[in-house]
Amino acid sequence: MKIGIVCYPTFGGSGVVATELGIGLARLGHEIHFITYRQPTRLDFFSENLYYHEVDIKSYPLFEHRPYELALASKMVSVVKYENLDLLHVHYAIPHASAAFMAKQILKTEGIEIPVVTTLHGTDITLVGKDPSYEPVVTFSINNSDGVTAVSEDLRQETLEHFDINKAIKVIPNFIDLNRFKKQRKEHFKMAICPNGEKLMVHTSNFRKVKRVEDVIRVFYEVRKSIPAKLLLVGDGPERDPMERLCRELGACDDVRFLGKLEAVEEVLSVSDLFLMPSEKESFGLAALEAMACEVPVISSNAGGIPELNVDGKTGFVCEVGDIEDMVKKSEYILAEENLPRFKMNALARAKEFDITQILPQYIAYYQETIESVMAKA
Ligand code: GMT
Repeated sequence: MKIGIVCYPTFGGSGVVATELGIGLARLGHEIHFITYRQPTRLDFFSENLYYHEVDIKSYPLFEHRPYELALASKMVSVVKYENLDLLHVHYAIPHASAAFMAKQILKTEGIEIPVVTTLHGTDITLVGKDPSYEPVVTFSINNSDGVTAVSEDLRQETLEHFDINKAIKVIPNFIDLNRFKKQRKEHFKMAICPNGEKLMVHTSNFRKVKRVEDVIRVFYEVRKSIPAKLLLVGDGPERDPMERLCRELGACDDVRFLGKLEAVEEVLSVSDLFLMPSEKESFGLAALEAMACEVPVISSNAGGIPELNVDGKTGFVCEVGDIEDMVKKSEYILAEENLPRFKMNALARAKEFDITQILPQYIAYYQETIESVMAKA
C-alpha cells in the first residue's frame, strides 16, 4: 500500500507512535509518505520506502497566526495526487482530521476518492478536544473520517461519552519495538548514578501539569526515607522549573537529576528499578510501556487507559490519582529485594504482548477494510 501519515513531528507520544508505525510498515514493503511541518524526531535515516513531505506555511503581514491547517490540507492534496496514495492516516484529531476532511473534499472534485483513517491519541479528546472552541470540529472530523481508531478502550469510551459520535471506533493499542527497547548492559551508568547500590527510580514525560511530576518527587522523597534511592527525571516542559524549586525546598537535589530531553531513553530505563507515572489523565501510557520493555515495573495512577497496560499487583501497582501515601507504600513493596525480580519479569512479559509485530497487522487489516468499504461506496 501507499500510505500518507500525518502527525506532530515532536517528542510527544502520538508523533512517536505515528513515526514508528510508518517505519514498521516501510520495513514490510509499504510505501510511506510522512506529511508534517518538520522531519519527525525518529525519522533520521534513509529507507527506500520512506518519504518526507514538508508542509510549507507561508507567512503574510496580514496573518497574526499562520494558517497551518490550510497549508497542510493543500500539501495532502498534492501528495495524494502525485504520489498516488491509497490511504491517509492522520494522528491526533486537531487539526489533522479536519485538514484531512478538507483535502478529501478537494480531491473528490477531481475524481479522486482517498480513504482517511484518524487515530485518537488522548489529549486531542480528553483535554483540548472537549474545549468548546474545538469540540464541533472534532466531532465533525471524527464522524467524517472513513475509519477511526483509539489507543485504548478507555479513550474509546471517553470519546463516545463526550462527543456525539455516529462512527464505530476501533481500539488498536500503542506498541513497542522490542529490538530497540530492551534491557541493555549499562552497569557503568548505574555505578555512576548509584555508587552505593541505591535503587533507581525514573520518570519520563513532557512535564505538563497533567503528568503530576510533583507527585513523582513527593513519592520519591518519602521512599528515600526508608530505602536509599536516586531519581532520574527525563524530559522537559512547563513544570520543570517549579519541580527544580521543589527539589531545592525539600533538600533532595543531591539525589534527583533532571536529564532533559533524551533520545536514547532506553539506556536510562535499562538501569532503572521503578518507573513512576502518576498522571491525572493518560489515554495509554506509552512511556510506561517503554519502561516495562526494559524490565522496569511501574507505579501508576488509575487514570484513563493505564490500567489496560499496568496490571495491578503483577507488573507494578495502580493507585488512585494523587494518593501519594499508597504510591509510597507500594513502591517500597516493589523495591524490596525479594519482590523486585518478580515484578521486573512480569513487566517484560506484559510488554511483549504489545510488540510491534502483534499490533502492526491490526493496522494493516484495518487499512484494507477501510479502503474496501470506501471503494464499495464510490
Ligand atoms: O502524553 C502526552 O502529553 C503526549 C501525548 C501525545 O499525543 O503526543 O500522548 C498521548 O498519546 C500517546 C500515544 O498514543 C499515549 O501513549 C499517551 O498516553 C497520551 N497522553 C495522554 O493521554 C495525556
